[in-house]
Amino acid sequence: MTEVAADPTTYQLFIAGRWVDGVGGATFESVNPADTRDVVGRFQAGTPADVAMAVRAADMASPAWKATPAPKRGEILYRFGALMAQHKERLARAMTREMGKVLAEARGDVQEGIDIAFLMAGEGRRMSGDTVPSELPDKWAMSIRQPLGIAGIVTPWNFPMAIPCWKMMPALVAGNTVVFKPSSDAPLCATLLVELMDEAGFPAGVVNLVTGAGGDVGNAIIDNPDIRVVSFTGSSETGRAIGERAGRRLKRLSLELGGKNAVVVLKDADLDLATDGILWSAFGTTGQRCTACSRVIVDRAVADDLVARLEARTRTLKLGSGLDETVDVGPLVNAPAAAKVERYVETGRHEGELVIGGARATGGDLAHGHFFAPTIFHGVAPMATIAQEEIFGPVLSVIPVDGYDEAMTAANQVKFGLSASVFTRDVNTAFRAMRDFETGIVYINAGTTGAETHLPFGGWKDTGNGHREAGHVALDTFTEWKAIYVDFSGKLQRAQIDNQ
Ligand code: UN1
Repeated sequence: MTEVAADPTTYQLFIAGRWVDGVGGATFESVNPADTRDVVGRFQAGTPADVAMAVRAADMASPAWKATPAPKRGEILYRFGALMAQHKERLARAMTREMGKVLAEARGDVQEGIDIAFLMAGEGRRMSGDTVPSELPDKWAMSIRQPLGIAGIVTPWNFPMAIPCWKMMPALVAGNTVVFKPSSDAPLCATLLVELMDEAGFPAGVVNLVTGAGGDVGNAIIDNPDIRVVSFTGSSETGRAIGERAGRRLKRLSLELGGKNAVVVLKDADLDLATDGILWSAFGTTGQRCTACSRVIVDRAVADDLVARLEARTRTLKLGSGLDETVDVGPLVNAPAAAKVERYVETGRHEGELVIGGARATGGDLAHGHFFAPTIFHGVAPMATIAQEEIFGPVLSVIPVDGYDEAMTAANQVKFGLSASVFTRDVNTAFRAMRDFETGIVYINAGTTGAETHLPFGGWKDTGNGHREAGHVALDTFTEWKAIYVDFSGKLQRAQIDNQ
């Protein structure tokens, strides 16, 4: 079933265009969550000294990279996107083996990386600012974007290729150099990406990879005064801690954190379509997406009908290694993730009626992986713990309500605000929902996942700190604005002064 290597490869850090061992000499293992006997590779446990070297390399590469015309930087991004496309299958298989998502989804993850590489390559020829009239005659006014310098990129394991690309592509095309610290649950994915970045022709020092623990490598990145911007995706808890640390240094910080995303099903909804949308967004990626649906807020009139459909379809989902193309739901990423899901499910037993699932799945081939049966609770109150906190696993709470207003109140009554969806056939209701959801992403008659890379990605409230990834607005995180006034009148003109 799995491709068990007798002697796993030891991978290195990438600093100043060379693959090197970490100075500390320690390594850690990345294992296959579908079968933990399968060691995917050994990786350098980076230290603050490695980060310091990576920052020096990024700093030395910075002047030449900044001076490279943005369209030329974009050409390297195009080459990188093309290489990802050429190696898509190999990358996807490595991803499934390392972090568990099923192959079809792993291919989608690689595709998101390709999409953002091509989108941002095009930004090399736009990188738009404004050209506007001046208040004064014979004067020109415009604004341009310039790079910040060095960007620290700290990424999670759940989209181990897409998210690093969402962050690195805009950072690089804008002229920043990068120090990249991936999750310790997906260091192989990061290594494969950086190998292709090297092959694509990013000059030495423009991209540097330091694997290792958040407490060592991540904190060293955030504390380093030469890193001007940090982009982080991960848990709210870690995001808050990073925010405090970065705030002390007035460092620009883009945080992409948790979600508690709702699908609202109104009584005029197409229930078959709603069932499809809910299942895909609740149990796809084993519920381990920031955008995953973990709440279904349904009109009481159709609640039992919907739950019966969800239960019947959930029963048919096949668990297993994502490398098996017939599998629907892969494992959770690691043992602490499985233990966390188990704790929430225990809480859920007191907060709703268990419809299906509720336990780890350990039979047969699943014995050596972190599998958890897709779980549904019915009759959950909007403020119940399992309806409020991010579980990051295959656990769905069904919350019955009466009508649109109650549904919308429940949908917005959480601290997060990433994505939301409504199923309705009434166009007026659909438009009200587009206006009323307090989320950064809204879907009509679709699940809560599947954001495309050319629109802004991010959330309201505790989901982040106001930045957006993807879309052309991603450049805002990685550039400084410069406003430029050119006076060609030949005399002193004073803005805002009466009686010139
Ligand atoms: C995430 O879970 O952090 O919209 C990213 C989606 C994907 C990206 C999810 N395109 O579900």
